[in-house]
Amino acid sequence: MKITKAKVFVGGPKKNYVTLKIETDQGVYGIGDATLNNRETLPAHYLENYLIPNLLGKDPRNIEDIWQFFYRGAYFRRGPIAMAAYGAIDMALWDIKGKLAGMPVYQLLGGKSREGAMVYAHATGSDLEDLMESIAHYVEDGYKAVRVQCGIPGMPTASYAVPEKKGDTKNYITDYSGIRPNLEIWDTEKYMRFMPDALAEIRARFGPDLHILHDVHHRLLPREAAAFAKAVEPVNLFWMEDPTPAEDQDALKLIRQHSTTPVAIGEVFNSVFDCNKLIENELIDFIRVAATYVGGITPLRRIVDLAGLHHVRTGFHGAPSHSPISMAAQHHVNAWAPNFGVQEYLVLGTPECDALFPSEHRMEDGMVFVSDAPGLGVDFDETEAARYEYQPGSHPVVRLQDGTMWNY
Ligand code: CS2
Ligand code: MG
Repeated sequence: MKITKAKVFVGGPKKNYVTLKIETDQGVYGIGDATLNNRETLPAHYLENYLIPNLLGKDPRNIEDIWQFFYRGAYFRRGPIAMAAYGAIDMALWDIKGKLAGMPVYQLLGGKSREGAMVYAHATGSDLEDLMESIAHYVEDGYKAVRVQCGIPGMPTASYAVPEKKGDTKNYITDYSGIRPNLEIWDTEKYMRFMPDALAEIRARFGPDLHILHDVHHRLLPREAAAFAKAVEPVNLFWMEDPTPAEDQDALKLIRQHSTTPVAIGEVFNSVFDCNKLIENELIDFIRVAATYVGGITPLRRIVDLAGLHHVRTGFHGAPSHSPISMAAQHHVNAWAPNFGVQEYLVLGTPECDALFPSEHRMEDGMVFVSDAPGLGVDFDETEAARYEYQPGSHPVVRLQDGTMWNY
């Protein structure tokens, strides 16, 4: 069996999805996601100019060898651009493998460990009352887990994932008006004074059963993060995410010394070597990697197994930054993983997105039920794809009030 063609598509409704389609001499094709938020053309270029020419002619059934060929063959290994490109190839080959076997990918991994996988939605508000309404909306929709992000009184601009004003619906992650970033101003003291009490009020309003998650988004210094984790301990968060920049992993030891608040880190990682020490030293409770960014299902499965040896559960990154194909791949790994925790699920389900990526995965009552279709259980409509083209966009950059660059 041979790979005969591979094509990259960049674009989509309100997102620059990077989609790879691999075709074979037996008519079976597979699709994969290489969407690297705000840098989408780079994995696309890497695929088109370096990887695809070496992919043609290979046997698509040799998933592991193809992954090792690209990973070891690069010499300068890892990094988000290369690993997202490998991720797309790997997902597409698992899709083909499933179609050849007539099985959904989760069966190839070892079958189901549960019927439904709990997901969490993104509640947000320009102030606490606005946020409470947003949380109530998702609870009424049946979600058991909700991430909460709130406007901070006195903060000079809106913070991460928070609207400027009530009812503002702009895309808070990426502004597609061009490649030059907007500016966000951050004030840790205002955040530290307000957020722990806000989380306590949310817990008081919604009771003990709601799983409450909060994303600190890399904003704190280790001591501040330890103090924050200690202050929110009575709230019993499901997790506190990215308290400090993920490169400094020793910072998490201080948090562990001062608090039992669960910690989730990993969405910016692109290799098991970014997180193996965190996992082996049990400094985290959830690993947040994403199928696209870690190079596909093949390495993702290894990370899940390592995490399982150390009581670390999965909490894979969600759709705001990568496509429904990556989410489909994660739905299969979630169904199999014995140490599944939760899946991030920013409901993108617009009719345009569903038309571009027809999918048989089902979301109901705050749970995802994985598709039983052979392969990944998601497709890609090239006619729909022709409606879209790349649209330059960027995250904000963050500065402190005195102008010092800070962490987005
Ligand atoms: C966020 C991400 O969902 C999350 O947990 O941290 O949406 C992040 O802001 C984006 O992926 C950045 O591109
Ligand atoms: Mg995050």
